[in-house]
Amino acid sequence: TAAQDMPDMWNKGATANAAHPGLKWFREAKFGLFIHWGLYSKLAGRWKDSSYYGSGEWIMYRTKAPATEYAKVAQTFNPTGFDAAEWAKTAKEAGIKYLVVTAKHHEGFSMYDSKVTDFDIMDASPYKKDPMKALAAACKAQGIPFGFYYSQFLDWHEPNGGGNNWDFKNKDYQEYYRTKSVPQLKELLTNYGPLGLVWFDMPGGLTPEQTKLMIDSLRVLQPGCLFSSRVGHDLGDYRDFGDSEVPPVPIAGAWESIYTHNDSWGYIQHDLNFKSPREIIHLLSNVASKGGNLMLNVGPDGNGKWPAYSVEYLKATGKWLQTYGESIYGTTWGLIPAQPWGVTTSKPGKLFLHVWQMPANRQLRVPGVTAKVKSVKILGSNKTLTWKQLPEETIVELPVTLPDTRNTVLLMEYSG
Ligand code: JFZ
Repeated sequence: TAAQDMPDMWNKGATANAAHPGLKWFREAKFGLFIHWGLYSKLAGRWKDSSYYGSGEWIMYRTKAPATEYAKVAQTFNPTGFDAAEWAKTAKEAGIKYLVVTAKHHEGFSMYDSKVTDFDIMDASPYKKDPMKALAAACKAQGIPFGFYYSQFLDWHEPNGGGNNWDFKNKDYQEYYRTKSVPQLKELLTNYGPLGLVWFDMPGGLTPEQTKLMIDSLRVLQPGCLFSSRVGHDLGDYRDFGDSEVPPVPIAGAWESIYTHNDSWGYIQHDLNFKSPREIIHLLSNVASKGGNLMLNVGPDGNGKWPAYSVEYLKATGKWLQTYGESIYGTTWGLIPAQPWGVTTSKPGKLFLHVWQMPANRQLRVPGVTAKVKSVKILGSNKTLTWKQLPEETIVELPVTLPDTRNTVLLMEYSG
């Protein structure tokens, strides 16, 4: 399916800046890690005597907590269990190729050493260290491109920030951008080495012209840094789909689907609905089969520890990638649509068949390959398979058992 045949909703907002140098690593990366971490992580889905489910990072908004009261959470926010090297090492083991962490979410609390405000981890909490400095360094040591999520408009702590209408009225958004967002973005783009990307979120309060001026003033600081599409007004370098969306058909250009590991971005203690390794592997291969990246979110707790299931399941995914990574990293979308047995990804001369589901008769039907098939083998083993190429389809004979019942990938090489 060509991009221009697609329904409008998938076509809108093509990337403004397809020539951006950062898009090379981004497009090859395929698997990113999103980390939502802030004061809400310590609240863990609870406020006073009530429990909340889903989007734990929105708890201040859902409870309409007064800004002064919510800010007190910072006084006991002391994530002594945080270990940047461990985060980066786990990401590496998981096969992650870029990492994006919340520098400031909508709650307004800066998780880094900011001179722009006292409502940051340096000044308002007992921790007295900059976890983002450590994390940037740890990612660099592991060779993982590092990026910041930054909520540029919504800020429920600030009288002029977007979103908090229960404490504050008559806002001056321009003032907010001038005195907080822009200076903070400049700090982030100056003090943490080369960034892979800045992940903006939820634009608002600026005209397209004003947004363009802001973006231009930031781009000069790090021309190599990508800006996500939620900077607004089609000024981003790659596309992000809405939360937990995979397009139904291949999409040209650089893009990313974002998913949470459980049902929340920010840590919620009573949410144990984690996606299994099988689900993550299917998600990753499905997104790759449409030509995009998967950025999977983990929500560390208020002490800086990842949920045990996230560590375990991500490492299991990494183990799968050690065998089958060739069928994910650096690939483009599959040349044929999704099949009853699974999906495909491709490289020049190579079609990767992701077998999620063994056909009952062990005959894998691959329609639409017109080039001459040269070989079919199971990735990660020396096992070659026999096949029969017919005009309409190629039929591959599968062995009685496949090495990985979640997703065994076959490599089909063809010429012409
Ligand atoms: C935003 C945040 O509000 C949320 O807390 C989280 O950080 C998430 C990654 O991003 O939520 C959005 C923003 C945009 C869409 C959906 C959720 N969207 O465009 O569909």
